[in-house]
Amino acid sequence: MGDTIVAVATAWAPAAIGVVRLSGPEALSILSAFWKGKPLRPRVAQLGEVRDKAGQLLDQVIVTYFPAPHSYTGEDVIEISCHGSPYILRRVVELCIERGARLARPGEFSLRAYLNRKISLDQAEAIADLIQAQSAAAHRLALSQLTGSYYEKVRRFRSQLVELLALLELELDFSEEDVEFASREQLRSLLESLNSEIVRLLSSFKMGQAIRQGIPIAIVGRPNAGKSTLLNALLSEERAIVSDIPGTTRDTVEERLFLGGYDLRLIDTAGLRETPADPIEAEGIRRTREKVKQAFLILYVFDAAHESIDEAQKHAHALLGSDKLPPILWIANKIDLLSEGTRDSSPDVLMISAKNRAGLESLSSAIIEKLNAMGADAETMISHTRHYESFIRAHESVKNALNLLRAGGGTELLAEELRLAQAAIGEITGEITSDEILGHIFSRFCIGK
Ligand SMILES: Nc1nc2c(ncn2[C@@H]2O[C@H](COP(=O)(O)OP(=O)(O)OP(=O)(O)O)[C@@H](O)[C@H]2O)c(=O)[nH]1
Ligand SMILES: [Mg+2]
Repeated sequence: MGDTIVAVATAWAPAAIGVVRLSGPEALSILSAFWKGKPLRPRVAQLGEVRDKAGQLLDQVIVTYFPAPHSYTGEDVIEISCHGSPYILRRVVELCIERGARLARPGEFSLRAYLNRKISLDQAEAIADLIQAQSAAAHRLALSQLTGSYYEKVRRFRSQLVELLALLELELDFSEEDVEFASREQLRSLLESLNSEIVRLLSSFKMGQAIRQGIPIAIVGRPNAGKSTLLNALLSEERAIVSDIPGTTRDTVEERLFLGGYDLRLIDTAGLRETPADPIEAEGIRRTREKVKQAFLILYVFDAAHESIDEAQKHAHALLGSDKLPPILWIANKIDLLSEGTRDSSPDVLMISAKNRAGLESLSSAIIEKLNAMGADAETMISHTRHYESFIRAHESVKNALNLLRAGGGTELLAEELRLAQAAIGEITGEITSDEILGHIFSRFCIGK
C-alpha cells in the first residue's frame, strides 16, 4: 500500500470507451502531468485532453476524480474514460507509469477497498462473482452476497452470537455472585434456531456452487435411444455425432446450455448396455457412470418404439443401480414412430421426438421445475468453499454449545464455544483473516477491479 496503482478497468478490445483507473495518494499529481483541462472538481465528469511528453495529443477524454475516502478503494481515485482503443489505453497506462504509478495486480483495487474497510471480504468475493455471472441465477446469488439476503444472514448470525456471548461474559465477570444473566432456556432456544438455520444453509452449498460453475445434467440411456439427437436438439446445433449404429457416442460430450436463467452443463454420454462391443465402449460406459454420479439431474432417454416405461425403468435401475442416484426425468423418445393409440402416456414420463424437435418445451419446463424443486431458485445459498468451511466450523461449535447446555455445562466452556462460532463467521466477512486467504481471493479478480 501507499503507492499509486493503475490499470485498464474495461476489456482489452476496440470499443466506444475504455477506462483507465488510478488509485493512491499520487493519483492527482500523476494525472496533472499529462492532463490538459480545467482543474478537477470532486465527482464531476470533465472533458479534457491527454497529451504525451512531447505535447502531442493522444486522446480527448473525460476524467472523474473521487477524492479519498469517498471512492471505491477509499483512496484518491481517478477514472479516465478514453476512446476504447487498446493502443490509446496502453499509452495512457504508460504515461501514468512514467509518472510513478505501478501496474495493479489482479483484484488490487478491491483488495484496497477491503483493507480500507469500504467493503467486507464476502462482498469483495461477491463483486468478482457479479462480474463473472453468466446466468440470472448466478447473478442473483452474487447480489444476495453483495447486499442482499445472504449478506444480511451472515451478519445476523454474527450479531446473535455476539449478544449471547456478551451475556455470558457478564455472568463470568460476576461469577463470585453466582448469577445467571442469560436464561438457559432462552439460550437453548436461540442456539437451536441458529443451528437449524445453519444446517439449512449448509445444505444449499452443493447447488450454490453449481449455480456459479454450471449445473451438470447427464443425458443417459441405452445405445440408440436418441441421446445425442436430444443433445443436438436442445442446443439447436449438430454438436454430437448421431447414427443408427448402437454405441456411436464413445466419450462424453459436454456443452453449456442457458435455460430458464440457469447455466447448465449438458452431458451426452455413451449408451449403457450390459455387454459392450469392445474395450473402448466399455471405457465409455465407465465414464457414463462417473458422470451420473456427478450430475444433479439425469435425463433418462428410452426408445418408446421398443420399450415401455416400466421396461425402461427396470433397465435403468439394472444398469445404474438405485443407490444415491440423482433425480431422474424419464423421457420417451421417438414418439413419431408410434401411432396415437399406442402412446403409453403417464404423468411421470415426457413424450418427445428428438428428431422432430417435438415435446422439447415441456422437457425444458420440466428441467427448470425439477431444479427449482431442488432449491436452485433460492436466494440465500452458500456458493463458496471458503464460506462453507467456516460454516462447518461454526456449526460444530454451536452443536457443542447445545450439548453443553443440555448437560448443564459451565458458563466458561459455553462462552468458549460461542467465541469459536463467532470467529468462524468472522472469517467469512473478513474480520479475521490471513494474507494467504487474501492472496487467494483477490487473485480470482480481473486486473483493474
Ligand atoms: N424416428 C426417430 N428417430 C430418432 C429420434 N431420435 C433419434 N433417432 C434416431 O435414432 C438413431 C440413434 O440416435 P442417436 O442420437 O445417435 O442415439 P444415442 O442414444 O446417442 O446412441 P449412442 O450414442 O449409440 O448411445 C439415429 O438414427 C437417430 O436419427 C426420434 O425422435 N425419432
Ligand atoms: Mg450418442
